[in-house]
Amino acid sequence: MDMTLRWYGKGFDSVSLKQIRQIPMVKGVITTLYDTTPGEVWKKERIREMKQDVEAHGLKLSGIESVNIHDDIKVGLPSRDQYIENYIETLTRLGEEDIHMVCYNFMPVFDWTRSDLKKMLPDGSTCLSYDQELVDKINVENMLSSMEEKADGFILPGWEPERMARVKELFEMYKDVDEEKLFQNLVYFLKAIMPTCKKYDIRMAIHPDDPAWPVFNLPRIITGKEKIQRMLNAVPDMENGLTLCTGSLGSNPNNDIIDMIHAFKGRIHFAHVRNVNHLAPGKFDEAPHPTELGSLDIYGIMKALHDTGFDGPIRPDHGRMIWDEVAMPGYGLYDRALGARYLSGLWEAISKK
Ligand SMILES: [Mn+2]
Repeated sequence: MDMTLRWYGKGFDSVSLKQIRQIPMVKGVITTLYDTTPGEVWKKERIREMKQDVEAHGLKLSGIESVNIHDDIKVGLPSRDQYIENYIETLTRLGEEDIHMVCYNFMPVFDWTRSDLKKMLPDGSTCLSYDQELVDKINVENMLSSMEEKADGFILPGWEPERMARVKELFEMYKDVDEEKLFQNLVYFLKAIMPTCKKYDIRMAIHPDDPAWPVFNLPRIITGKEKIQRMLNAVPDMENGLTLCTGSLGSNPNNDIIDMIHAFKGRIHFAHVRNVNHLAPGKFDEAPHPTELGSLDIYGIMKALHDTGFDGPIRPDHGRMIWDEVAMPGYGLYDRALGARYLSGLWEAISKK
């Protein structure tokens, strides 16, 4: 287990590498070249620079989140082969820089979705929240402005304005893409990149869909045990793996995360651990990390990761905004630092049993 924090890079993140380095037990960061666009080949010099910057601060670059997938790959257009070639070239360059874990998602049009980025909790902190009833009332074309409103000027990952300006066009692109087609397009992509992943020992970790059900009638294929198992079986190479995001999978109370950790042993390459509070069907708040404060058994999750020999990077996923911090929603320093301390403490206790 390699405790890390996500970092968006200089100029994008309000949190500094110096601050991250001072969180006890956090040894690495998960980062990305945030200003690249899906489909482009990452420049060698920029990858090297990013890595050197992280290492100069006494931290390890533990993996990339994310190298985003071009829509033509997800839709399955003839142009996908060129974009897959580009992706392979980026993976090669990451491998040459000794980077071995890449997180990505395969969600059409929208990445994660929330109905509120600043829901006030009784203690005065704010959290990200989701309410299907509210989302159903939002016109998709206004979705960006409703997200931007409470983002405090930060660019949200997966919600880049230039992408959202094309939202109508994107919906049009995906109109004939059903769940099966999306799944087959994912398999096509994975089979194409596996030889490179093997050559450089790069573990691909697909992020579950968030929330774990279809939103705006768009297909979702990484939502629960059966679908994830199907994806892992379709491309059985161990390099084809999963990001176990407890908050995304845990948005659906029917998902048994501890059972999934055991079922996917050896194929979980990255873990995002956070808690959620189930309020009603289709309605949840993101909660502080401790088990007692949400609906998920975080102790049980950490124990299952420990007992199945999980050895990849882990990070406390989103935190609340506390102590008047102003940061990218979900990605402030303070609550995530508390989360890292809690998770490290659990791990120590579990390891000594
Ligand atoms: Mn996550």
